[in-house]
Amino acid sequence: MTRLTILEYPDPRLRTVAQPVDEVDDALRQLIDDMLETMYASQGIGLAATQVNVHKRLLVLDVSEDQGQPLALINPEIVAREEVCTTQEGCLSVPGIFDDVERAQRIRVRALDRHGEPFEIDAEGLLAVCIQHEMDHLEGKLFVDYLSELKRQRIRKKLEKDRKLRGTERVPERSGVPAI
Ligand code: GNR
Ligand code: NI
Repeated sequence: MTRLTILEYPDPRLRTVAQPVDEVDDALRQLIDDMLETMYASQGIGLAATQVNVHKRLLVLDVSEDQGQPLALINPEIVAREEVCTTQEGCLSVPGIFDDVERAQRIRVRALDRHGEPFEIDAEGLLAVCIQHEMDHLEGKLFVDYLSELKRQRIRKKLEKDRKLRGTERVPERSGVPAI
């Protein structure tokens, strides 16, 4: 198992639109397990492949109390939506920021499971919100996009400042050449 690096706003790679998964194989199952490990280690309830810089239509989640109900959705599609709710959302790619977002309260989702078998689930409340949040990631969309431009600008500046203070400005794709 490998813990993956989570991209953080305003990293432009978070804006990539993910491609459908064409084969559910062992490599994809390994990715699912690595994403679950990364999600649990980060105390998240969901993670989209986009956030770990893999641009495939895949997401994992676990909204259970004891974090013992992992779920993986491959090529998810929302086939029905009912009612609207407002939830205070957060995002592992936008650390420390929380704000209200309106989404469908209940959804029906069709997806493939980790064996490539199609299934459908009815989701409501936090599970429904989380699936919609993760599916937005696959479209290159973040919850801060629902906020005002002013709020987004403040968030961007705060995160850039936080990142400088942490001194963890990440260099994308080091080629293994030692830095001099
Ligand atoms: O951990 C997470 N919590 C959360 C809370 C409310 C609404 C959505 C979420 S998803 C988030 C993890 C994450 O960033 N997934 O992309
Ligand atoms: Ni997120």
